[in-house]
Amino acid sequence: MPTDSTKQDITTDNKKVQDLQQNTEDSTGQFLTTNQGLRINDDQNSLKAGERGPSLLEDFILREKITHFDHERIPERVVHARGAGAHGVFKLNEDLSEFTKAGFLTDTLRETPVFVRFSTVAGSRGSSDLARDVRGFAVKFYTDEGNFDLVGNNIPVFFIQDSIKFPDLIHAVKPEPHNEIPQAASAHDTFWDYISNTPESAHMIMWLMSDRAIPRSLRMMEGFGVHSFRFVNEEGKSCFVKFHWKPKLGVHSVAWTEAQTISGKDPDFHRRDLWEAIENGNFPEWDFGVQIVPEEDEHKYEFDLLDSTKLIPEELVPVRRIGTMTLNRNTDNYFAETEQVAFHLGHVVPGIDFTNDPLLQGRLFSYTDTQLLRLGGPNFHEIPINRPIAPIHNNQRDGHMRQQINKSKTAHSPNGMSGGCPFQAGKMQGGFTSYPERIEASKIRGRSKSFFDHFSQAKLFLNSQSDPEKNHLTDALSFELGKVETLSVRERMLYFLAQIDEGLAGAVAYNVGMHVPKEVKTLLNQTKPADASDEEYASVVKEGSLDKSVALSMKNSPTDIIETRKIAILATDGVNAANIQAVKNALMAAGATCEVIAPKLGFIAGVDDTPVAVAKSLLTTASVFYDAVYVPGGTNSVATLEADPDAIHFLNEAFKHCKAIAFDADAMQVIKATYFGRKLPEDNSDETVLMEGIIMSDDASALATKFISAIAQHRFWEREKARKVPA
Ligand code: HDE
Repeated sequence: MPTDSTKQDITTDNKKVQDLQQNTEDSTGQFLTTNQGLRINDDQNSLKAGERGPSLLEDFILREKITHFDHERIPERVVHARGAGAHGVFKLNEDLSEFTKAGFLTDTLRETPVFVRFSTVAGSRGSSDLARDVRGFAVKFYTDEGNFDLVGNNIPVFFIQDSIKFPDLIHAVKPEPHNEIPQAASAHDTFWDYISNTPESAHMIMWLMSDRAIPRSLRMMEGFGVHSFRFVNEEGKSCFVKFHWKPKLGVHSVAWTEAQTISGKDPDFHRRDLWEAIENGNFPEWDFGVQIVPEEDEHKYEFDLLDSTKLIPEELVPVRRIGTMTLNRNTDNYFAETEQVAFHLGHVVPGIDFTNDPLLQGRLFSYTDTQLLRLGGPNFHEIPINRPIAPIHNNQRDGHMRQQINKSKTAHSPNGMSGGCPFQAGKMQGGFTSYPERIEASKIRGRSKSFFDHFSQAKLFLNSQSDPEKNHLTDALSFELGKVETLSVRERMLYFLAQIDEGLAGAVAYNVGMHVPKEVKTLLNQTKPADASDEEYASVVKEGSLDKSVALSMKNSPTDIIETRKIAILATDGVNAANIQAVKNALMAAGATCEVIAPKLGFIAGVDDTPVAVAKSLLTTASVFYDAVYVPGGTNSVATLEADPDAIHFLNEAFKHCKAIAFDADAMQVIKATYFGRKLPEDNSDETVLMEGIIMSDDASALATKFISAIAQHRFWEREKARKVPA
C-alpha cells in the first residue's frame, strides 16, 4: 500500500515528472482557441454563405480542426502495437559497484524515474489483451547518465537465434497475407508451418503454449531482458548479466476458456486492471534481479550464453534481487506517453554493454529505424516522454519537427569558434567507452555449434511443470494445431513435439485425430550448417544438466497473498447484510477488493433493511472478472438467486475456472442449484471446506479465514479433470 510520503515524492522529487509537467496542458477554466492561440466563439457551425448555403473555403477554423483530425493517426508498431503504460520509480537496495559502474545500480540513495510499457506482440492496436501471446515488458530508466532502456518480454527466451529470421517469424504469426485472418492469434497455418520448420523455437513454444501466455494481470507477470548483457565496472572488468523482474504479487494466469470469454466481454481487461490498480493506490511492484556470470565462466555451461533460446536455470546461477520498481502514476495522455514512447536496447549507460548474441545485435539496428518512420523523423528523442533527464548537447541539427533552438554559431566538431564545445567527455567524466572485447575471426554466414541443441531446455521446461500446467500445455497445443488446416503442417509439428516429449506429442496427436509420424521428409531450415555432418550435429545435442527447475513452474509462486484480488459477492434483496460487511472487512483487511453483484443495479435491502450498494449487475459483469465468489445467506436473497439462471451460471463458471467459492450455510440452497452443488458431500454440517476451494460456514469470521487462504491458492486446477462443468 502506498504511503503519503511516496505520493509526495511522485510529484515533487521526480525529475522526469517535473520535466513532463512543462508540457502538460489543462483546459480547466480556459477559452477555446485555435492552434495559433486565437479565441474561438463557435466551433460547432462552419462558416456558410447563408443559413442554407455552402460552407466557405475561407473557414480557417473548420480547416484547422479537420486537417488536424485527418492526421491524428501514426503507423502502429509493426509488432507490440497494443500496449499499456505507466510511470514509476526504481529504487536500488544493493550496491552493484563490484560489477558495474552504472550510477543507478551503485548509488542506493538514488531513485530513478521509469516509464514502463507492457504489450502484446501479434495483435493490432485494437486487439484483445487476453490473446495467447508473449507480453512485452519494456522499461525506460531516466538515469542521471542518460536513458537506459531494458526492452524485455515476460518470457525469458525467444523463438529464434538470429535477428535475420525475425521478419519471417513475424510474417508467419501475423494475420495471413491473402485474407488478413486471424487477428491476434497464433492458431493458424502460417505460424505453425514456420515453427515446424524452425527447431530452434522448441523451447519458446513450450513457454508460449503454457499459461505464461495468458496472464491474470500485467501486475502478475515476470519480466526478462532475455539476452545476456555485459556489466563493466570502474576497473574495466566485465561480466555477463541477465536481467529479471519478479512481481511482488506472484506469477498467475487465467484459464484458456476464461481468456476467450474475457476477450469478448472486456478486451481491455489488462489495461483496465493496471489503470485501476494505480488509480486506487495499489501500486504494482517488481523486484529487479540479476544473474551474474563471471567472464571466466563464459564456456562453463552446456548452452551458449549468447544463444537467446536458452535461459540460465536459477539453480545454476541464482537471481540476486537488487532493487524494486514501483509503478505509481498513470499517464495523463495515452497518445503522448504510451504511444509515442520509443524504446531501444541500444540506449545504454556507462557500465552496461552488449554481447555478441546475434539476436541482440540485429535489434540494435531495428528500433531506431522503425521509430524514424513511426514517429515521423529524426527528432523523436525530443518528444517529452522520450527526453532524458540528463542534458543533451551535440551537433545534430534540424529535421522534421525540431523543437530545440540551438544557440551556437557552430554545428561542427572539432571547432575552435565555440571553444571546442560541446567537448568530448573522457572516461573520468563519465564518457561511454565500449568494452574492448577482443575479436579475431573470419567473416562467416553461419552459427556456432554451441547453438545446435534445441530440445534440452524445452524438455527441462516441460519437466518442471506441475500436472495441471502440463495439461494446459497439451490443451493449448491441441487447440492451436486443431485450428491448423494443412495436414502436413500438423504432421510435421507432431514429429517436432515428439523430439521434446513423446507423451506430449501422443496426447496432442490423439486430440487432433492423427498419429505421431516416425519421421518427416525434411525439417527445413535447420540451423545446422550445410557442411556439418549429422554425427557432428548429434554430438552437440546434450541433455540438460538439470531435470527440473523450480522457478519455471508458476505453481511455486507465492500462495500467501490476496492483495488486489477481486472478489464477487452475489446478493439481492433480503440478504444478510451483516455477514457481507464482516466478510468484506476481513477480505479488504487482507488487501482484496470486493464488489456486490445483484440482478439489477442500484441498492438492495438487507434483511434488516440496511441498504447495500450494488457495484455491477449480472447483466453487466461476469465471473471471469473475479478471482473468487462469496454468496451470503438471507432467506429472500437465497430464494431469488436460486431461481436466477444468470446467478447459477456465474457460480458454475467460477467453479469451472477453478476459483474459490464461499457461502453462508443458509445459502446452500443456491449452491445446490449449481452443477457442483450436487457433487458436494451430503453430510456437511460440521465442515468448513467441503471440497478444495469450496467453503461453507455459518460463522462469518471462520468463513473469511478459510476463504482468504483459498483465494491465495489462486486456482484449484485439479477440478478441471472432470471436464464436465456445463458453463
Ligand atoms: Fe522487438 N521490436 N525485436 N523484441 N520489441 C519492437 O520496435 C525486433 C525482440 C520488444 O513497448 C519494434 O518501436 C527485432 C526480443 C518489445 O514500444 C521493432 C527483433 C525482445 C517491444 C522490434 C526483436 C523484444 C519491441 C516494433 C529480433 C525481448 C515493444 C516497434 C532480433 C527481449 C516496445 C518498435 C514498446 C518492439 C524489432 C526481438 C522486445 C520492429 C528485429 C528478443 C518489448 O523495432
